[in-house]
Amino acid sequence: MSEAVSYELQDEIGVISVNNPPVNALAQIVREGILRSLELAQEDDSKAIVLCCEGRTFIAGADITEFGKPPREPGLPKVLSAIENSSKPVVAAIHGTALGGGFEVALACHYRCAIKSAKVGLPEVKLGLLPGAGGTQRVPRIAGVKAALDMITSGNPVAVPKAHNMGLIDALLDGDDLLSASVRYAMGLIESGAPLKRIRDINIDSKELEPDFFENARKKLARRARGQIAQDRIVSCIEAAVELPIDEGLERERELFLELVSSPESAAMRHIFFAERQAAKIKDLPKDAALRPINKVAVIGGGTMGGGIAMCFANVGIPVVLLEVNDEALDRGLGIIRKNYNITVQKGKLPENQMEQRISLISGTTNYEDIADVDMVIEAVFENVDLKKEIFGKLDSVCKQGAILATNTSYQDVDIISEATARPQDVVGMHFFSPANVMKLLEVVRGEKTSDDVLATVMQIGKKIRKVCALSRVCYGFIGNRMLGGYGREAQMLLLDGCTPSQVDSALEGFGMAMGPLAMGDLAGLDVGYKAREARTDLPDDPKLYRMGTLLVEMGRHGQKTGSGFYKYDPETRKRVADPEVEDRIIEEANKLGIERRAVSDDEILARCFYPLINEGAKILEEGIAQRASDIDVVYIYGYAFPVAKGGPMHYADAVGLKNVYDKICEFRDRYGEEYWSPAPLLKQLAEEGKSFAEWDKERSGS
Ligand code: T1G
Repeated sequence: MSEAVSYELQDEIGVISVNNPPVNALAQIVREGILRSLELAQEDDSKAIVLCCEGRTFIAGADITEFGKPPREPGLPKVLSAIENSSKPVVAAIHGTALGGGFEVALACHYRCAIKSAKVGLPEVKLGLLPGAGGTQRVPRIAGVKAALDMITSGNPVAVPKAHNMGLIDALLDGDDLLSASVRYAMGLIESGAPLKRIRDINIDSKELEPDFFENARKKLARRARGQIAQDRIVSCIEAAVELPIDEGLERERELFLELVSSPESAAMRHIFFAERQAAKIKDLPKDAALRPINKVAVIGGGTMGGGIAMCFANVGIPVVLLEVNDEALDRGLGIIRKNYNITVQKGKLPENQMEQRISLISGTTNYEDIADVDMVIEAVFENVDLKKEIFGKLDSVCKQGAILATNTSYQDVDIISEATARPQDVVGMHFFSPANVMKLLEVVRGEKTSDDVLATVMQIGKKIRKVCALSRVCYGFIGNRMLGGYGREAQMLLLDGCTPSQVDSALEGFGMAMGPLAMGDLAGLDVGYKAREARTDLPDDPKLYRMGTLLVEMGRHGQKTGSGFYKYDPETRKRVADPEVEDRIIEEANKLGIERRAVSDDEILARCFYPLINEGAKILEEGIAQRASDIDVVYIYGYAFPVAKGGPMHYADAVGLKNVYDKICEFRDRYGEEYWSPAPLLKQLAEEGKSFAEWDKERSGS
């Protein structure tokens, strides 16, 4: 065995117990321990073997930290073969989440039993991988081809009762003592003379498949997973399961797994897996920072953001009081919430009774006295700093001591807002992204005086409401919006240089962005950016700057909401259509500005739009606004739909090479001026040292 795996005889049952916190990942010591235990069990008096885990979960997968390193024996296939070829029945006893290689271990067992609260799944696709230890060959054999394809290409966990109905689990166990129940179940198998049931011996019934089933599956999946390749390879594996004997199917699966595990897409997605978890950790915060209990929340402002934020808390069972200035606004706000829930119910994503239960957790008031007892307040009113200061003054006088006072501002100075109270240590930024009940990113903004336990509590409650949190210090736009400035600026500059809106957006959508910046501007409303620019005093006085965005607003073309912006929009389908009038106007404006338009390559479009992001990200790091480059990647993946298969702007910069990025920025500086293209000192330094952002992070994480 090994220190991570123990083996002991309990009556006639050999019990293999894995103990590799925190999630019993299949590290080399675990694989070795299971193999050794199986060898012992073949020789002793046991009549059956139970494989279980200590701690909070059954094996949650291969050890992702081992990928990208030289493989170490024994490999997982060898362990699974030993399980499957055991002379005695091996029973997997599942609790928590049996995922990835963990569930594949269970599938190699002869029987699987589980407690009802457990889940099973094959989430490899979320790491740009595929189940590389038989999952694509065994699941179709017991759950059918279509169910297998859905389960493996979605990567979503399946609750055990449903998995039992699918044939993936043989027995549901009652009671809390999993080990005793699973030992009893194993004894039952022996007494009933149950055979050594091996999934590999089941033939797949593919009669129900229409002729071009796999081709159609590939086309549908390609539309859904921008820039990702794992889905296509999963289809090939399941096709092999239908067409080949299992050993050849396993070989095909292994071949495609090895292709994926060495792909840049998977490296990017594994980077984000760990980056997301790192981002939730605040470097200088003591690990045992006390948490304030959050049992009741108030949201100030029942607009789109406030309503969405209220839903986030109701969705996890936390009562919310929505406060508005008058009954009419309050009714409108509560109406927005009900409408949003109804949409989710109509999409079949939420049962009606759950909607009513969640809505019942959201109450409304126009009276500040009614929120005196809440544990957390999130202000979500207009982006007007005076209004916010007035509200925080009221909160300071009404809310109980210890209540956390958060602002959802997207760029106002949290320190200035906190000065409106006598408790700046309780004030923090919680910047949600619209729609707040959908977007996963939560920028947590740390004021100069925000206390450690407030930060720790907000990080914890952020995870509880299923957000991905990233910490930002105070600056204009925090991390995401501050970086976005250059991205939007260059998208419009490129129009004057020679591009059409479609060319700019298509280049970026071809890279994997969900929507190009100009179409995104039309969606958000060009007047929003126009007003924000009007309020700023720090923008250069440059007639080229946001020229077309400004002109379109002045022409009344605010975007989708007025039927036209950079594009025209079909009133029925809201599909964007190129508008010759806009394209002619761009040429006219370029001529007025004396710009000689030219052909612009997609590569230049990508560099002109993404390198300002990267350059600003480097400045954000050296100013200490963000803790890590990987935090910035998390912000862009979860807040701005940057393609996860590219790993975020900083990971992408590392892939391009920081010297290449730096040299190109210098070239743009020489062509377009220092105003917009001043290379960040940190970028220059790393480029000259031949280092990456990942190395910069590592040097500062101590890991
Ligand atoms: N390998 C290594 N570390 C892991 C890990 C894994 N598989 N899963 C989690 N961790 C670490 C994580 O980084 C964090 O570390 C700590 O455990 C707690 O995780 C061959 C190839 C199981 C649902 O994709 O989905 O098997 O930050 O914060 O919220 O076909 O972890 O504390 O230092 O997420 O309670 C497939 C990934 C792998 C499952 C628990 N398996 N993990 O969630 O805790 S590929 C997965 C999860 C594979 C085979 C293929 C979740 C969880 P730290 P956490 P949680």
